[in-house]
Amino acid sequence: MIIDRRTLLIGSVGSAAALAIWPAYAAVPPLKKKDAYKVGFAQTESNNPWRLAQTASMQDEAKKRGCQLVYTDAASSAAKQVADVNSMIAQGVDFIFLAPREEKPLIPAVMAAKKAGIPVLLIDRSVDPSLAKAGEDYLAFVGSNFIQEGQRVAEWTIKTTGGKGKIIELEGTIGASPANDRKKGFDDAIKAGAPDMVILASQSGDFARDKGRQVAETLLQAHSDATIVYAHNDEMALGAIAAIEAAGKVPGKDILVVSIDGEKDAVQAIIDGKMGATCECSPRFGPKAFDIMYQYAAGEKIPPVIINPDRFFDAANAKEMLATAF
Ligand code: GYE
Repeated sequence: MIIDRRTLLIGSVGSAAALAIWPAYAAVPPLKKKDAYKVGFAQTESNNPWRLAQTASMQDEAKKRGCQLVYTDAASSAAKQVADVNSMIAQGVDFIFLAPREEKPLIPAVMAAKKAGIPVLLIDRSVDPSLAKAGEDYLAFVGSNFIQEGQRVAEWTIKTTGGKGKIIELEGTIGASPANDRKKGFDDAIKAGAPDMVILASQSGDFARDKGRQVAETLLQAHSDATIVYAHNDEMALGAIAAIEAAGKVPGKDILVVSIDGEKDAVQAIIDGKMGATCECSPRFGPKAFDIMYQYAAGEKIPPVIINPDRFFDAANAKEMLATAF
């Protein structure tokens, strides 16, 4: 089994050198019981409100628990994030919280921490399950059900439009688990539930506002018949709203915009009638992530996948929810 996964990894990322550092044992390393830990948090980037809210939540919780936090920002580079984790290992952290930017390139980081005897908790994004196993190579994944998020947005869109419309899809970062799953959840639900709807084009805007705006601009030009934009996160949706307006169209009237995250600017855009709906994906991981670490040290059994509940915002509740959005 492990050999299969190693072989797979060589095939998929081509890093034979990574093999040498891989452990040959099966279990997640144990964590000694202590009052306070030195913990690492390997963040993927800091270019949007979601990431800033997540970092603040982790920092606040570390402080509350008296833990020392070694924080790194991979600045949108999977390679830097692997180096960041290696540096945490060298600094002798007790535990690592990792938000893996992409599913495959972060496997060597997960395996290096395991080899060094440091348990890893994946927060918000996951890694390729055929290359590393929750409860075996790393402690667990905690985050949203991204397939379900895509499904919920699709179902809302079908209901609101009566199952008619031409869709432009703005995908998240290529190879990131929320991008893969939000696409699958949405596309499958549209296919199954709305035979009259069509996805005209689907392209990555890297989960970023300006990239989303640029990609939307190009796609709106190529597909002037589009009536719906589905973005894998709010930042790209807000970029798309700017592109729609620049094209002389009215968001919310000519083109329905739907997305995922539930950030304040998006909830405000719903109130303003520029956006239809957004499925929440909470970035407030701190309390739960630290709870899981302490529970693990106390010998409790940790489920391999821990799903965060998501709320859903549209015109019916946006005003009352605004204050609770990040
Ligand atoms: O939706 C997005 C962020 O990984 C779930 O990443 C997270 C996503 C979130 O950059 O805004």
